[in-house]
Amino acid sequence: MPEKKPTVLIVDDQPSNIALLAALLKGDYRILTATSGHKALELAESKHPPDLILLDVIMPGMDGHEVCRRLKNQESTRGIPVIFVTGMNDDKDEEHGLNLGAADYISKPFNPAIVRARVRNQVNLKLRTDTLEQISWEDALTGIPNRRRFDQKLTEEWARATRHGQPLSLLMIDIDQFKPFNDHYGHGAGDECLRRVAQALVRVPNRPTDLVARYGGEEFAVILPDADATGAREFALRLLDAVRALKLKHAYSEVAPHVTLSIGGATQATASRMPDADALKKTADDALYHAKTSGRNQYSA
Ligand code: GH3
Ligand code: MG
Ligand code: MG
Ligand code: MG
Repeated sequence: MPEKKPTVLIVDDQPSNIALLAALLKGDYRILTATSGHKALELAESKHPPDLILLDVIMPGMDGHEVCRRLKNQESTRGIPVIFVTGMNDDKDEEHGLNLGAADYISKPFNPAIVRARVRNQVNLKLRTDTLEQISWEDALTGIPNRRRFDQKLTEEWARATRHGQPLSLLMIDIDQFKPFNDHYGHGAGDECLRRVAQALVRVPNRPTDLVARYGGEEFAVILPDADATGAREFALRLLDAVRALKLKHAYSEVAPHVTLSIGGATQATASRMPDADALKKTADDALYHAKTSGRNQYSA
């Protein structure tokens, strides 16, 4: 199967310059183009951002330096390498561009082979960084977001919710009677069960801002920004149903003949006024404990 080509965004106010670079790179890359700084930012912030930006410096309206500054000031675009391609080729300009966070600097008129080589090096580095970043967020067994990602997201969403006075809900999920499952069916089957449960959980339709993660062992956690207690309950009940519907045989469960979950929920709202994210987590854990002691296979909040 052919590999998907990396994407390069070429930004220049002169279409003839864009055409020159595009001709040089289109064999190896998918090419996006922009003739203004604003259009460049829009493409960089889109759902399918480029893997590299070739950026002209002198442009009417927003110049390349300003575009670079904005890209580097924004979490979602910071990781996209920028190479300035410019006719301003004294050392001071180059230093300025690199200090703004540009990965490299190419002076016009350029040598085509060198442009290709510099672009290739930066794109390769970017793709490697993306892979490492993905690995650092991913749970190795199930492929869903891991504890590290969960902790980071909870910190972010707590700050956002308190800043905007919006609710924030958290669900803690624990597979019922998983020890006997492992003991009778074996650790390999236990792992497969965790994978199936994880996939079922992430497939329950959610909002792009929600996060379903493996918290550890046979525990999962869900962050629901802007969801109140009612929304959290509805989502939790759908999760319970999704895993019940898998009908994963569990002859040694005291709850049901198949794998089930218990879920505890907590909501930070203006009325509840919890001091911090740890308190929210503690409340959800207490609710989970309540779900367990009330017979399992249920939601408690
Ligand atoms: P409860 O209904 O109270 O939650 O009972 P439980 O048996 O699920 O609770 P317990 O915490 O005693 O058991 C958790 C089990 O999960 C024990 C451990 O062997 C298993 N487990 C944790 N992580 C993994 C894993 O990565 N793979 C497998 N196969 N099993 C795991
Ligand atoms: Mg220009
Ligand atoms: Mg447990
Ligand atoms: Mg358990």
